[in-house]
Amino acid sequence: MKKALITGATGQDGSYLTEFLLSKGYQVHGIIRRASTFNTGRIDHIYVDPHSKKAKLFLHYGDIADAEQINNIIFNIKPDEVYHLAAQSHVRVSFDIPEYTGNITALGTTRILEAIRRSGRKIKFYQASSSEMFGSALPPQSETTQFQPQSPYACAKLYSYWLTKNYRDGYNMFACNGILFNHESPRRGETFVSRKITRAVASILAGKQDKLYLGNLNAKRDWGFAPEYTEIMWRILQQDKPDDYVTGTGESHSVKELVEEAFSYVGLKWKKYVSIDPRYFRPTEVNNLIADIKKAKKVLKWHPKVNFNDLVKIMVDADVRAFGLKAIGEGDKILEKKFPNRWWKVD
Ligand code: NAP
Ligand code: G4F
Repeated sequence: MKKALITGATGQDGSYLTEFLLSKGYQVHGIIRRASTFNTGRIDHIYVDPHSKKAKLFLHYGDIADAEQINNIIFNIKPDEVYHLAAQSHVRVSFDIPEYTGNITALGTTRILEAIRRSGRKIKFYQASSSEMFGSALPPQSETTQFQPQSPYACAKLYSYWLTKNYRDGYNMFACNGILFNHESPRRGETFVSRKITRAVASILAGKQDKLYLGNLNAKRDWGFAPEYTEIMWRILQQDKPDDYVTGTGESHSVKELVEEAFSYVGLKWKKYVSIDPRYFRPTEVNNLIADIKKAKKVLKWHPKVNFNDLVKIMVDADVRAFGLKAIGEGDKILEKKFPNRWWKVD
């Protein structure tokens, strides 16, 4: 049985990846942070008491700021594969806490790579790199596009990107970057724009909210569906040689289009509810991201199935249900049709 270690197992991607690897027969170890409230909501449905013989998922307290504990975990578990997803992952917040973002999102990767190197074991490593690293580089962006980062978060991710390449070249490690474009789902954190919008739509329908404050409506992103993107992390580590891959849908849409699509899906007029609050503007913005996924299609045989309109419907349906209302249901039908053998729990 292969063993995988996931940092950030409680996050959006970590939770899907955990489900995916369990479905592939892996023993999965996740690092979680100690918090005064429960932070395991996204993985509670797959957790089995470790005393049970059926247990295949094991959680370990740790923090990516704590090299000693990272070393201990890697030394004790001896994983075959490490998926490094833990990060301060919010771009806007990285302008407020740039030093912390550097410590976690950049130096955290040094701590993991060093622990793997010092273990002396052949451990495959996946780094959660980001399309945010392309910044103001003109679209479409591919593996060969020059990076022009526009935030402390993007600079921190770029550090980790280069360190991953450096450990691959310098120490002959199987270390890879997945340069993933924005991917969303019903498990997306509530302050990222997609989820903020779909949740607000549901909350307005439920009569609990009458205003939605947003920032820049003109920014464009290449938005895909998170479960499909976590599967590609695994594929990247199953190749014969370590390499870096861009993953996205190849389509981009503005925040305004996302707003229009989400409100109109449930029959609401968005202009009645949406206002602009400059608090959500960023000192430097990334205007347009579009993935060039030729390499992933050719080498990894990867084709995304969920498009922008599908994604919005899937997310609005889930949020409407979470507010105790009956969903329109088109999103559910898309999931049934496109993923008859899906390995994740539909939220
Ligand atoms: P997310 O939902 O914000 O999850 C981040 C995870 O990191 C959470 O489990 C969080 O723990 C954990 N974490 C944060 N700080 C930590 C620390 N100091 N020590 C240990 N764990 C810590 O992010 P995501 O959307 O799943 O993204 C996963 C990774 O891919 C991130 O590195 C992100 O930057 C990158 N990425 C994401 C996208 C995207 O569109 N989603 C695109 C490209 C790259 P808590 O649950 O306790 O907060
Ligand atoms: O949803 P966002 O916060 O995602 P952003 O900044 O693109 O970052 C996400 O994707 C990256 C991949 O490219 C990841 F690496 C990163 O970890 C994260 O998952 O913002 C998307 C766009 C931005 O242009 C922002 O200015 O939406 C715009 N926006 C407009 N109003 C807003 C809002 N963003 C947020 N979060 N909140 C708003 O009210």
